[in-house]
Amino acid sequence: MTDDGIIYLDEVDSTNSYCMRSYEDLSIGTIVVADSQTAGRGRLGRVWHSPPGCNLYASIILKPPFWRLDPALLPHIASLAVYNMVCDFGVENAWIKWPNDVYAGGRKLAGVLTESRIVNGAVQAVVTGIGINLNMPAAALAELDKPATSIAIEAGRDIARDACVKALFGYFETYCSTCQAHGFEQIYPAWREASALVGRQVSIAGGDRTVVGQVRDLQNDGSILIEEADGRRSSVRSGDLSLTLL
Ligand code: BT5
Repeated sequence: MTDDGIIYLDEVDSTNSYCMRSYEDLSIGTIVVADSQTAGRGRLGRVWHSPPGCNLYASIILKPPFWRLDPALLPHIASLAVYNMVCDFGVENAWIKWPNDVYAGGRKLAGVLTESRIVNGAVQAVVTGIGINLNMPAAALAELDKPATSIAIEAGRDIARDACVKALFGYFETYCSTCQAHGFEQIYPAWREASALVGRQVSIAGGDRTVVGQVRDLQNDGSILIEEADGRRSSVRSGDLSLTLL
């Protein structure tokens, strides 16, 4: 079923996988929404729990030319869109956990997975997938391996998925247009503010080493600046990295 460039599916393996497979047939900006995913994915092959009838699972496809939009910034753009949407729907303690999560207090509310379809070394499409817990029951949340929450629990009311989809991608598309025209710098202050990490002690694992230290800043290229105990400063670009608050 299609409505305003949105494809609604009852069940799919993964909305990201759907877009990655069908990239040639999907026009720029197509959004794929599923009621449930049988193989919802996080980063590095981790599972994204995607039961039916309670959450938002959606992906949007972008294709070249990206102009001034660096695809590496899409997780940050998407996180800011999620952050603003969940605030609008009544979550009061939301924050962006660099590089790709949105939390409410100490519990995970949403995650972003950006993947590129590359053919013969050229990027053909970039897919940004977003999973947000809307009305997932507390008992189901308690079964996850890490603390998690839903907008309904945080806001104290049931949440209509399709209104969330419209609000979420409204923000996402506005931010993409802004970044295309003026660069990420235009939305950077809002993203930095929502990230709420400056001054916190963190450990960032991934790549060839783990960086432990205090967050000195989030920078306008999407990277995080860490000061280690010996005073050394490292600028870490996002990617498949995990940040832990210490
Ligand atoms: C993410 O990965 O947080 C990215 C999640 C992206 C999901 C969307 S849904 C639409 C689209 N289609 C897909 O197949 N994926 C995208 P990561 O940072 O690797 O976090 C994964 C971890 O989050 C898991 O290992 C669990 O600890 C936790 N987790 C899994 N399901 C969760 C849920 N529903 N709510 C909160 N936490 C969850």
